[in-house]
Amino acid sequence: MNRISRTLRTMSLLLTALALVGCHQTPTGREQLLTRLDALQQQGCMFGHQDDPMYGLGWAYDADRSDVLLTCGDWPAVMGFDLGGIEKNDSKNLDSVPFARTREEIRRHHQRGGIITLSWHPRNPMNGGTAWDATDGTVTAILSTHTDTFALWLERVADYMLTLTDENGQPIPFIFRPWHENNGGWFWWGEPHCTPQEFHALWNRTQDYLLSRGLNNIVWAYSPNLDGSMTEEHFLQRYPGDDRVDLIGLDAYQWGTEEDFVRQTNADLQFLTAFARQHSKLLALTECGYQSVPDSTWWHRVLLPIVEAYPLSHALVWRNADLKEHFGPVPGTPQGNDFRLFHASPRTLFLRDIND
Ligand code: BMA
Repeated sequence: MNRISRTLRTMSLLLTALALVGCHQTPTGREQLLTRLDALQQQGCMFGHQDDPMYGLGWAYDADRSDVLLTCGDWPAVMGFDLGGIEKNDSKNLDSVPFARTREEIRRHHQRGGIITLSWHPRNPMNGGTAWDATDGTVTAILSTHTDTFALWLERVADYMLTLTDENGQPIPFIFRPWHENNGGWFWWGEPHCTPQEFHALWNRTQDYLLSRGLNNIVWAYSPNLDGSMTEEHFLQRYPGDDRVDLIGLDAYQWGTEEDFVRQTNADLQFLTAFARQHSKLLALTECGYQSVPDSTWWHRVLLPIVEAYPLSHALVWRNADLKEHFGPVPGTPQGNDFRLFHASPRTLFLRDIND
C-alpha cells in the first residue's frame, strides 16, 4: 500500500468507528441502574434504611454517622429519602430533613457506590392538609379543578431531581416510588378515594411530566401495601402497566402479631414473585419493619427467612426517628446485636458487598 491508500484506509476505518459509536447510544441512567440492580439481585437482597445518615437514636446530622454502620460496621446498600414538602418549596421535608442535606447525602452515598431510593409524601393539593388528609375527591380535583397547583408541584419535584448530580454534573440514577401504599385508605391517593382510571391518570401525569423534563435516570417502583390476599384481578386494576413500572414493591410492617405478619407477607410475596417473574420486573420490600423492634430476635428469626425465601432486590426498613418510632438497628442494644446475624447472612448485601 502506498502512503495515500494507507491514509485513505485509516480514514475509512476511523469513519466506520465513529459511525459505530454514533449508533451505539450510551445507556440512560435508568438503564444503567436497572442493569446493576438485575446483577445484584442474583447475588442477594440489599439492606436499605430510610434517612440512614441523617439521624438515629441519640444523635442528629453528625457527619458520616449511621446507626446501621455503628451496629454492624457497614453502610446499608440502599438509602431512602423523602421529598414530602418539596412541592411547597419548603427548605425541609416533612420530617425536618433539609433538602440541601438530602442532596449532599445522595451524592455521598452514590460516590460510595450505594443505591438511592426516593419516596414522596406530598401534602393534599386540594386543601393543603398532609398526605394523610384522605379527603375523597382529591385526585379528581388534581385532574379537573386543581390542575395548575398540581402542575406546579410536579415542576418543583422535577427541579429538585434535576439537581441530583454527581461531582461531574452527571445525573445520579435513583429509584422513585410515588403514590405508594395505594391499596390502603390512609393517603389521599388511596383506593377508597379515587377510581382506577383516576389513579392511572395521576401516575401517568407524574411519570410523563418527569420524563418530559429529561429525567431518564429514574427506575420506577410501584409499591402497594401488605394485603395478605392479593389477586391478579385486583392487583391489575391499579397497576400502571409493564411499560411504566420497573420494580414492584411491597410495603409490609409488623403492626399486629408476628403470625399475621409472616402469613400475610409470605402470601403477598408469593403472588408478587410470580407476577414479577411473568412481567420481567424487579421485586423489593420497599418499606418494612417492626416499630421499636421490641423482639430482640426479630431480625434473624422473622425478617431473615423472608429475605432468604424470595428474589428480593432490596428490603428497606423505615427511619430511626426516636425511642418509639424506629425500625432500624440500634447499636449496643439486644436487637442491634441480633441485627449482626442478619448482616452476617450471605444472603443480605450491604455497601461492601455490592462494591466487590
Ligand atoms: C411515616 C412516619 C412519619 C413520617 C412519614 C414520612 O411512616 O414515619 O413520622 O413523617 O413516614 O417519612
